[in-house]
Amino acid sequence: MVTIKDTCRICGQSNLYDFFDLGSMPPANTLISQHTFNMKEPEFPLAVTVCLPCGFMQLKHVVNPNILFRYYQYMSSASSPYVDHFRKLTGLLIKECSLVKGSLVIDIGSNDGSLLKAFIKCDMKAIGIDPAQNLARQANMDGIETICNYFTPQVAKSIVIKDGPAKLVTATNVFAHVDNLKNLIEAIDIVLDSDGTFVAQFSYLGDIILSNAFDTIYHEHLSYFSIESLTRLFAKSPLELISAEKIPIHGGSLRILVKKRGGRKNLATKLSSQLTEEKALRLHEKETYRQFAIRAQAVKKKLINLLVSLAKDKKFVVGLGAPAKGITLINFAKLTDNYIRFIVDSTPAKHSHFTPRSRIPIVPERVLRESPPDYAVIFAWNFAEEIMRKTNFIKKNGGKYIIPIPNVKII
Ligand code: DWN
Repeated sequence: MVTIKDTCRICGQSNLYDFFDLGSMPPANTLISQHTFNMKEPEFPLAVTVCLPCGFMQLKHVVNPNILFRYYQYMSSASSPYVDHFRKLTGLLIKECSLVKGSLVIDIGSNDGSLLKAFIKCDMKAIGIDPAQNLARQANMDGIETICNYFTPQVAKSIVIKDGPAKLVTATNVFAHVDNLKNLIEAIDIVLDSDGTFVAQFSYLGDIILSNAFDTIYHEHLSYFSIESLTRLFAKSPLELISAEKIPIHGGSLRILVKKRGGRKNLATKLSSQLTEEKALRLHEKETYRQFAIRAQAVKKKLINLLVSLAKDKKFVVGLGAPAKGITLINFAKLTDNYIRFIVDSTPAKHSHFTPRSRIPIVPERVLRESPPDYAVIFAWNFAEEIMRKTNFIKKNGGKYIIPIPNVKII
């Protein structure tokens, strides 16, 4: 069920700095149904460690991916700003990678096919790969060819035989979820055309540290990359890291562009300036991480104190968004429905479910209009603007928002 990872996933050394233990937790995206409400769900250790020379943070334990990903309730299409982000990303990559109509685009961890739908609208040939049976079934029903599996060298070879090599391979919030990166990079190298491009997006360690985003630490997120760590990872691989651009999505991410070594490159590498900028974050120093853990505990304490005082004053408090990060925060702070009456979420698959361990009910957005709250904690703080726009009736009713990250703020 769970294995210990006591060497750096990038360089293999075992002298790691253990600095933050969130305790034993249930997987954040494994929501509880009415049928399993009275059952005890599995919990696993959740702690992070750092390889200081690589500037790379990783979980100390690896939960069997079949527990996390074979049935998956998070759907990209439930967040309209994310769908919009995919539309813009599609246009950008078609231009940047000089794709022509019919070019093969493969999306690793394609979820419900939201990104590939945008490429299909631009006349690309698209293949998705996702291990979640519920998502792959739905995506195939929606006309997105989706292979229900993990992306392995074997799957890569079968795609090349059937469809030929890909001009573009994407992986949005997947690269950090994979334990065996060597295997993943080998599969990408197999499936990528000689002038093809691999583009991945994932949370950036620098932004996690700067924005106290400790709630993005959960079992799915095995790796937390700095740009330095990525240069080390790809230096030992058949692929070449061309750029690592900081983008705002999901509270601060990196978008990396990778090409085959020796292949034609029409993309200038911008890495040196990006690496220089990163030095200011001091990601190779223990103190950076020690302070991060202290700030995380302070945010947790401040949130608990606020919610306890609101409960004492009989205030009606709800949650907005039931993201994996929000469930991590709720369970790290040991919150229950004594403090958060219910959580509203735009994902139909999450409705009539409860948060793991804390058992807070997740309800459709319409419930909010029926009973506007005194306070609403925006757990999906990375979409706070959109969520406050959609729920502005809360303010009109005299209600207030609480944004927990980077610091507990009432607006
Ligand atoms: O890496 C991952 C990230 C990128 O996405 C995956 N491990 C799973 C998931 O993590 P997350 O659940 O923390 O991601 P989000 O995209 O921040 O989740 C947003 C949640 O908020 C979704 O459940 C949808 C919901 N939502 C909502 O209720 N109303 C979102 C919007 C925009 C809204 O208006």
